[in-house]
Formats: sequence, C-alpha cells, structure tokens
Amino acid sequence: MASNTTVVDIHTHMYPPSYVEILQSRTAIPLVRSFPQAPDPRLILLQAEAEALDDALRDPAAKPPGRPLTSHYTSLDQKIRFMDTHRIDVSVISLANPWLDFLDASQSGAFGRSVNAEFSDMCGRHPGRLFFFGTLPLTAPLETVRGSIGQLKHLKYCRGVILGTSGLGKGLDDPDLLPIFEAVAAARLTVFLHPHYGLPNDVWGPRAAEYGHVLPLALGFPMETTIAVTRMYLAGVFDKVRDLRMILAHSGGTLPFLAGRIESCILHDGQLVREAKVGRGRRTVWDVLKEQVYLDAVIYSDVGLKAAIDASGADRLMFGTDHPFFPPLTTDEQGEWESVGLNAAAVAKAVGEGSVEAKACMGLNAVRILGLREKP
Ligand code: 5CU
Repeated sequence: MASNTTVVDIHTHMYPPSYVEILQSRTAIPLVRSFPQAPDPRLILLQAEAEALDDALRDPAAKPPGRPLTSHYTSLDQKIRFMDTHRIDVSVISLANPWLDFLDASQSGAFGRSVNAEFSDMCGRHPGRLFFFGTLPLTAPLETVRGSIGQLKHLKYCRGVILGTSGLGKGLDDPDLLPIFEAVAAARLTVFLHPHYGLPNDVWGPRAAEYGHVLPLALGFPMETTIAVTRMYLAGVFDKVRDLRMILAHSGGTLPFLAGRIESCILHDGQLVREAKVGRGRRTVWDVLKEQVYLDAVIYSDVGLKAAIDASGADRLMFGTDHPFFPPLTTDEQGEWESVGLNAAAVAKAVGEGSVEAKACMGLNAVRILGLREKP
C-alpha cells in the first residue's frame, strides 16, 4: 500500500478473550469448539455452518466446521502487527458478529459494558492508532441500551456503534428501535451496519455443503445488508432520524447497484402511491445514500467500488480490511494478506493510484468523518 498516504482501516474486528470464553461455553452456534481432526479450536458463527457442525460431531473424520480461531481474532499485539505489516496507520476496531445478539437480557447489559470498556482499554494502549465502534446490548431493556449509549458517548476512543440487522429481533424497520437510533444520533455516534444472518439456508440448495462458505458470505451477507437498509428506507427511518449516520459494510451490499431498481419499484407501487407515500419532496434512496450513508471499500473489485462511488461519492467511502476474516490459506499469516491487497488495489484502480480521491478513500475520509485527529 502507498506509504505516503494516511491509511485508516475502519472495518477490522476482534473477539476479546472474554468473548471467546462465552463462545467456548456454548453448545449452539455461535460457538468455539475443538475437534480431534483440527489443530486450532474452530470458530463456528453462521447458521450456514450448522450441517458441517453436526457432521463433525458425529464423525471425527469429517471436515472440521467453521474457521480456525487463530490469535488474529483475539490478540491486540497481533492486530498491531497486522497493521504494521500492511502499513495501516489507524484502525477503528469493532467486536465481530454476532456481537451480543445471542445473549439473554440478564447477561447482555453487564457484558456489553465490560466488552466496551475492554475495547476502550485496548485503544488506550495505542493512543492515536486505535479507535473503536462499541456494541449495544440490544436484548436488554431500552433503559439499559440507553445507558450503554451514554457510556460509549463518554469513552474517548469510541466513534460509533457496530450494529447487526436483527435489531430487537424484528429488523431495523421496527418502530421500537427508533428511540435507540435517536439516542445514537444524539450522542453523535456513527452506526456501522454489518451483516451476520445472511439468507435462510434453503436458498443455497441441497448442494450448499460442496461450496464452502462462498454462498452465505459472498451473497448472503450483502443481500442481508441491502434488505435491512431498504426496509429502513421504506419505513421512513432516515427521515424520522435525520441525524442518523450509517456506514454500510461491504460497500453497501448491493444497494448502490440496486438503488435504481428500488426507486422504480417504489414509483410504480400502487399501494405506496395510494397511501401517498410517494409524493413531492420525498427523499429518494439516492438522496439517503448521499446524505446519511457512508460505505466501506470492502468489495475487492473496482467494479463494485465504482458503483459505490457513483451512489454515495468518493468523499463518503472508507477503506477496510475485514481482518481477521479472509486470511491467506496458502501463505504465512504473518505476511501480507491478499484480501487486503485486493481492496487497496480496487481503490487505486477505481479512482487512480495516488489521486486525491484515493488518498481520501484510503484514510482521509475516515479521519474527517469519524474525527480521528481530534485530541483523544
Ligand atoms: O468468514 C466469516 O464468516 C465472516 C464473518 O463471520 N464476519 C465477517 O465480518 N466476515 C467474514
């Protein structure tokens, strides 16, 4: 990556040891489990991995499910080493999926507080190099969630909250989420919207197990994000909470590519027209993409990236790596990761290596949008 440019990675995750302990205590997905057929414990996160988990529990010769839980997921030293290897100046770290979504209300509030404090401490050990997106205990009562937003607002390295698409269990168009969006926006915290749930397993067909993780990750994740944001748009969430700012993972899923079709379907929908939901002064999906949405650049190709830039603007795009996911499989994990190089090369190809736009996408946008130069 270019060495004369400030590089900021806004899409980079960790599972601190306290979170891994919870995963190790579980028997249902998400969980961490060791298998005789694998050297590292396995991190099993996705419902799409359920069949592989069952197979491995039944048959010790079966392929181990999930992914190896290496120190890249859990170690702060490893995160810094990864940043140094890839010449990343600043990282905005976040808890990886599925966050606190699976914890019951009696656990999520207290654990949320402690994991947010843990992220804050990690940033404090590398001032100026690390910031973080906090995590909300969405299974807890509203007052606990509000308390958590209050905590995050005062943590000096916190720049937002990472959020999945399930919200309180009914998705992000749920009216009961509005007070939370309002509180997040009032605290000037940016939402980093990230997928986890994908699409129902039967969409992938009876041969899904032959295709590894490709279908749920390459297609399920982006469609999930696209559906979540479209539902928010249709429910008027962006109009109701005008100060809400959202970074969409994976360059918005397929939203930049499909925004025109979504718009056309809205304009031609008899029900919406009859109910006067389509009329003068309506802010279109395009408007929301340019006014309230930011996109990461985790799309691995200039083709997708150009759609993201056309939709939201090169001034709203921010580089990311998705570390520790997508490690190299055939080369040393301590070396350069192809997945990181692909995202950096996509930026250079889309806007021109060394251009003003490239510098903006690689880091300066994140510095401006997330206030990373402000004295911590
Ligand atoms: O490989 C995966 O499953 C994932 C995941 O779960 N979350 C993520 O951010 N990237 C890849």
